[in-house]
Amino acid sequence: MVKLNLQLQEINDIVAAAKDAIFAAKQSSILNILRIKYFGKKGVITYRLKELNNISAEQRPVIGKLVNWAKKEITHFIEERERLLAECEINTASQRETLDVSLPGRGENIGGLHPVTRTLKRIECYFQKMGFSITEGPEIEDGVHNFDALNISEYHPARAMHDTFYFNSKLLLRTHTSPVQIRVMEKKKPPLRIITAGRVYRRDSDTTHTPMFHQVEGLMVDEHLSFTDLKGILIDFLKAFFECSLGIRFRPSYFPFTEPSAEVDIKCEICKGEGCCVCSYTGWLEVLGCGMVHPNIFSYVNVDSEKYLGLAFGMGIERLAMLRYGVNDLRLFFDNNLDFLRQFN
Ligand code: 2U9
Repeated sequence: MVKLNLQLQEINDIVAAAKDAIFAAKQSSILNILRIKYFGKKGVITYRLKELNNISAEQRPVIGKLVNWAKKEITHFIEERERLLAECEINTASQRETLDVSLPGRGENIGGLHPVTRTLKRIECYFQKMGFSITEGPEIEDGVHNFDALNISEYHPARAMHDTFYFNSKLLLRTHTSPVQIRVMEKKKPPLRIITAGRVYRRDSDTTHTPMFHQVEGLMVDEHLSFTDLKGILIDFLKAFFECSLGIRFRPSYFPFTEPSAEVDIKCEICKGEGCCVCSYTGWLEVLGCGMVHPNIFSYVNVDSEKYLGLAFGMGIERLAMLRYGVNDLRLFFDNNLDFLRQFN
């Protein structure tokens, strides 16, 4: 009986000591060591469980019950401590990673439209308000739409002027956006009022030319149109585009696709028409070309040139953007220098 009481006391002491050690553990690695101490191969509780075989049948149920109780208690203490330690770890981690909402923000870099795109959109938007619709077409064209249909025959000097990138004997990179208008007229009957904008390609590269540039072209086909309508449309456009009243002049010119043809100049704002290096000492800056659609083009697309007249105009976007924003080097538009581009945001 004395021996039994002693054993019971010992097990109670083991549980009490285990409780103290487990709740004193500050890390889960210490808990693992304690788990091995009590439940490992040579662990304190494991030993007591094995010893049950060596005690009398009379005492076995009492001591067995107590050892199993001890096992349950210690397991429960370990689990409870594990839960507490995990909670503590989360709390300290969240304290360490607190957000200082009073810190100033990093600032946002909001992107902006490229000055060429801004200029293009501005022109498109103006003509849309004037009742023109925007049309698009392929950048890879055939010689028929890029040249033949536009009254530029195979031996026409203008073919040489449009130094062309060819893929093969049939396909090329369009040298102007005019083939888009041909494609529209092949499908739609007049009256027409269209604007085409996009990239065009020419084998040309120096300080004032790039192999790819952007054009906007306009075409209006209707009965009773005149060169005066063309002049009115373009003068109003240039005043709206440059947002001031400008000196504007129409100078006779030649294009294979228009007859009569003209180039349009604005008075040089730098020298007020006196002549300076920007305007090559002429006092004027060329901004676009225009004219009345050549009857040969109408016969190509089966439009009755006795009934209908067409007015057309074309402009280079980079050139207009340079004049509007005072940019003196064309290459700046293609360098992708962020310090330059951010000025337009
Ligand atoms: C059709 C009929 C006529 C479009 C026109 C110009 C004059 C012109 C240049 C301006 C600078 C090209 O980018 S640039 O080098 N363009 O001067 N373009 S008339 O005439 C057309 C177009 C389509 C069916």
